[in-house]
Amino acid sequence: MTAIHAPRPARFIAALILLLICVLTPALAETHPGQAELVREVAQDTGKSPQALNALLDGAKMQQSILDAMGRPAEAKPWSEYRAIFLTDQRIDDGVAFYLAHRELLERTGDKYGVAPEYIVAIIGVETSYGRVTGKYKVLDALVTLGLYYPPRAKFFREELKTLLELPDSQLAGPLNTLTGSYAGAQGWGQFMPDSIRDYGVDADGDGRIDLLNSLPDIVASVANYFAKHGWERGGLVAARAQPDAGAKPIVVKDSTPQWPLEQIEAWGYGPLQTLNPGQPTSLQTLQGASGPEYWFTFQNFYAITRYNRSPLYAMAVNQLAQAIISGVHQADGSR
Ligand SMILES: [Ca+2]
Repeated sequence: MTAIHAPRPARFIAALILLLICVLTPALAETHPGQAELVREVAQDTGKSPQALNALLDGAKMQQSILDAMGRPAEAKPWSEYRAIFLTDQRIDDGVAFYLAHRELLERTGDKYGVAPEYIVAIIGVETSYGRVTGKYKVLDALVTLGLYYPPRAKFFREELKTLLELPDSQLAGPLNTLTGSYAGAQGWGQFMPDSIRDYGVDADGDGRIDLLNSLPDIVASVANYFAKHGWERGGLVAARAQPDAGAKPIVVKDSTPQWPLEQIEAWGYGPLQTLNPGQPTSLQTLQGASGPEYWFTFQNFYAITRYNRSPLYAMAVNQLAQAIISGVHQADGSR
């Protein structure tokens, strides 16, 4: 008996193994788990070449440091500590300087979208210190890591990865595999996720490209448009301090949807410190301040900020930074 003349069962098994290898090879050849299916979906939706998509994904790396960063969000801190991170003198002064330097653009864009310009500045200030810290992670690495290697949020991030791969070149600040951003894959001065670039990005300077990294008109208009599309009310309040009575009813809210008329929350024992419209739709936030709980009436525009980031701490930081900036701008106007 020789190897060349193997008995029939052995030849059958060899053929079966060969067949299995052929069937399984595409899956085994994936650089990342789920890559083949993702490429199939993107190619089907956009007509982009599977070879080009695979080349992009083959070049992406799973980054352990991104998985580690997901475990320590700033939003887990109490308000007093969170506030101290974002409401620094430096960030306020830089925001005033930024406002004054780009005032015409900011006020014209704010007026067009019905959004107070100091809130556009505050978003850019909180997200990236006015464009200085836009993130050092490769966006593709970040979204591959979180979309394909992070089960707790894989559904969300895989969708963002798919959207990134589907964005036309005219909505990218540069070649896709060179883009950098946060560990969560957010890009540009306003830290837009791919679905936000697609849905709310604006080409305001008219060069045919949405460039949220290099075009200030595009950046400012995109943030304003994001707020406008999420229900920002022109001239509306964001939040106002509330003072609880001794017997105030504890209120727990699942989000900051303004779900009661203000007078209802007053009837539960929370008084305003300024004159407010009693019929105005309102919610109530309790934040852990340095010297005990702080109570805040919050309105539709506060809710609109939470569409940018769900945390009420985030929305309050943006609110207070915006207020500090516009106050500094008015001071600068007064001292001229
Ligand atoms: Ca543009």
